[in-house]
Amino acid sequence: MTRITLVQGDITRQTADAIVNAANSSLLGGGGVDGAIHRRGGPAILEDCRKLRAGHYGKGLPTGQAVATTAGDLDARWVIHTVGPVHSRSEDRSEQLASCYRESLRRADELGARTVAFPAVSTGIYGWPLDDGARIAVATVRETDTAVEEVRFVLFDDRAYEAFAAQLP
Ligand code: AR6
Repeated sequence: MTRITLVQGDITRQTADAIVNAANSSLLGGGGVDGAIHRRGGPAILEDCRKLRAGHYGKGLPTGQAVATTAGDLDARWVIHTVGPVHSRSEDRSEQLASCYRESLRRADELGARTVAFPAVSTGIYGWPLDDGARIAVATVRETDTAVEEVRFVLFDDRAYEAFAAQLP
């Protein structure tokens, strides 16, 4: 059984086996949580990302997929980078968002990570409505068969925390 926990705060301050990054397909950094992870994690993360781009991910990491790097100076062993979908009103991209959580947990299992901290993927710059993003995140983790013991959602502000809390008993 995977335990789901909620914390309000900055994900770069968390201790976990793996910290998930809401990246973009370039893997070369950005704003939001991505910027914060690279800032606090230091240059080793970007160095690993560049290697991924020079190798298997020459065209970038597709939306809905996930890949791991070192966590640099973060208090974690790995950063798992996933690319959420940009929210669209005309197209249902929920399956891509669910895939981010599933694929991140699959990577975590490959690595043997037991505690994984997630941000609310796509709910910032990518514009996903918070309530729906929370619903998809929690439902997907519940439905995923994984050896991860704790999935910790790290929510930056009150609104995000409340949206996730509403999904839990
Ligand atoms: N800790 C936890 N959550 C955070 C933090 C933090 N330090 N900072 C922001 N959040 P976003 P996206 C929350 O925009 O929507 C980047 O430029 C934030 O409040 O980081 O998936 C990438 O490179 C929101 O709830 O990611 C991509 O280009 C959630 O994290 C693009 O943004 C996600 O917001 C990805 O957009």
